[in-house]
Amino acid sequence: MNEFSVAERDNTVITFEQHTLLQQKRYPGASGSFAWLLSGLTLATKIIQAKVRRAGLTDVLGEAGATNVQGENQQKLDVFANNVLLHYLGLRDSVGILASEENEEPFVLKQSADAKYIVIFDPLDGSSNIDVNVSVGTTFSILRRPNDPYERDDAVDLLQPGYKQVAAGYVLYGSSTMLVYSAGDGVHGFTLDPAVGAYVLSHENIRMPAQGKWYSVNEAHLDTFPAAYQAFVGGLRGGALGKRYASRYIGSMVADVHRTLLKGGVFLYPPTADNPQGKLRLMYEANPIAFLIEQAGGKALCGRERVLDIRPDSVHQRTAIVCGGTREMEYFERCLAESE
Ligand code: P6P
Repeated sequence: MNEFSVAERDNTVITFEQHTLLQQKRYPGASGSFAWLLSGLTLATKIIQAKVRRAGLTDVLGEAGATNVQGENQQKLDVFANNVLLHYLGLRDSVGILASEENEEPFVLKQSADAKYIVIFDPLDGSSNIDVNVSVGTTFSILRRPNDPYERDDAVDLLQPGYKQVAAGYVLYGSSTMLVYSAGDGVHGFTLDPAVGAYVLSHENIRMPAQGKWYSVNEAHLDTFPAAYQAFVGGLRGGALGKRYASRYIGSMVADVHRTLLKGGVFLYPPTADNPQGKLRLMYEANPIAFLIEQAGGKALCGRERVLDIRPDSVHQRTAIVCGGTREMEYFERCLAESE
């Protein structure tokens, strides 16, 4: 009988499904409904990425605006992505409410006792960049609602502050497709291996560097930022933290945040003349991002307030955000204090 030596297992891959099942073992009473929900989410993003990867071919293949072999009209990618997520998450018994950046109103799907999760998502953030082949992403936030249907109030259950998230993350459709996820026990990155069609653990326990070398902001709006934000960006440029920062801005939030998470530095979308409340959406952009950044050791603020503490009034409300490593965020708070 051959001995199966441990050494042979060094290169064993861990898929996202295995990761979530291993996490689930820590909760003996877990029913598996959360892992089942996540499998619907990952399946949807695999379908989306297959379409995103072929976006440039729509004209070549004559699909744009035409009908495909089933006689279906070719859909815009963000509408396609939205429909795929609504469909596959809607099929999961444990999903009670879905809310999307693409839909004005949320969908209350089921009131069964199992339907205890709420998923709020932006199906394809940055989709305007697809035409020029820039990375785009799906962002998602998962909340719980009372197990007892009689204790539920759908509007209240939906509008929970970000610190109540049970999990959050994004899928970045970039040079590779990567799922970055946290369920409150650190941040982990899973890269889609097209050969096996699985998200494989590639970045275990991502930790943000305490200080980076890049700031990431749309400087076209700089003169309309509040004074503290202008002083903050000017200080980073001018060497206030011991070195002159360079600028990196892709204009696709998931890509800019992903670089900040892995390499450090700061990403910000301040209040501007065009968007005095900030441009990014709280529930399905800022909250998932802030959850990940904090889980990775960084900080995410809206002015002096922690993003995750903001009490939402509406599912599509906007917020300003500054998120980054501890050194940059300490400096930002100093700029706020000095501007008062
Ligand atoms: P601006 C993309 O449209 C988006 O919603 C985010 O992905 C991105 O960070 C932001 O808007 C870019 O906005 O005003 O810099 O073009």
